[in-house]
Amino acid sequence: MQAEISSLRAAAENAIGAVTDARGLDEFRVTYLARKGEIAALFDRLKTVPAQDRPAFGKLLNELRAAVQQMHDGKSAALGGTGTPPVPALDLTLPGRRGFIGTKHPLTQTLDEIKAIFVSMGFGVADGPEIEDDYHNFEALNFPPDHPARDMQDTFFLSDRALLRTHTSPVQIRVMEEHQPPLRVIMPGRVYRNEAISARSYCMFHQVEGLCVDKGVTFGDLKGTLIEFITRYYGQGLKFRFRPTFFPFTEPSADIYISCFICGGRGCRLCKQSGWLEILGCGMVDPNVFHAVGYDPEVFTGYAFGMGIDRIAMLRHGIDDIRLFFDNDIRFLNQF
Ligand code: 2NM
Repeated sequence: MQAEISSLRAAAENAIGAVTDARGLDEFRVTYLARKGEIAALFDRLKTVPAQDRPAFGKLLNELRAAVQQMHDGKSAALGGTGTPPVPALDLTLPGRRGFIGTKHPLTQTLDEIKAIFVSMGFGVADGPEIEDDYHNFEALNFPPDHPARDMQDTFFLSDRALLRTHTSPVQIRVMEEHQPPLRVIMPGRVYRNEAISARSYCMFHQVEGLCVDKGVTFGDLKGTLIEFITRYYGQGLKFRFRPTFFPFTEPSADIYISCFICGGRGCRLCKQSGWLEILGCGMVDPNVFHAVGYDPEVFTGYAFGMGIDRIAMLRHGIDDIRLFFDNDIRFLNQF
């Protein structure tokens, strides 16, 4: 054993003298110092040495290892390296990254469900420009010249003539300009209002409006169609409230409420203790709108309606801040 220790030391001294680069140094380390190297092999053989000789040989082996390590470190310093082998640029043993599968945005999901219901009831889907003119956004919709919505306060004007549409109704005007009745269409899309941004309102949001025009269309058709839609979207067993209101483009007009699906009408935070949730505006198209698009109101009648998609998605999922839809925070979006 003594002889082997001496000859290994001599061999190592020889070998370190021949090392000229990092690669050679690493081979030296593997031959002598690694877990399966020559010195480790001698340590293994300690078991076979008589017990009373083991401490002495153990001491010699430790000295050998320290000496060889010193040769290695000395050479490493001389070569200007750190002594560690070059790291491969690509570690093929690392586990792979999991594929990332996205989901549809909650607003898109809501819109898809609403569209599917109306399409199944025979409605087509139309879209139009988000940059509009005063005529299509206001005038043809029977907004008087001094209506507050026309104010700079409420509408984003891009120039004297161009503005960001404040509702999707101008698309309905464009559809009626291009098509004769009978007509059954919905128009989903983004709309813009110059409002103070808060948890409840944002400068951009989404609407679906709908329009049905034919001979003999009545308020009964409006009620039947919208109650069918609401029942299919929100579920059976709700109570409805049609409450008279005013829109420039419809007469008569109504806001539709459903009994609160959280508290069943007893009053809670969602319905602000009223027991009712406002979900839709609707009405019979004003004859002035028909005049504007060249339909004869003595021949045709129609109903129209509109709803805010953001609000519906918020009610549906219990979301209390509209801005979450537009932050694109993956921690929020991942939940849908
Ligand atoms: C609403 C509520 C009630 C509406 C009316 C028209 C048109 F072009 F036919 F006159 N478009 N949209 C309408 C009616 C929209 O949104 C709350």
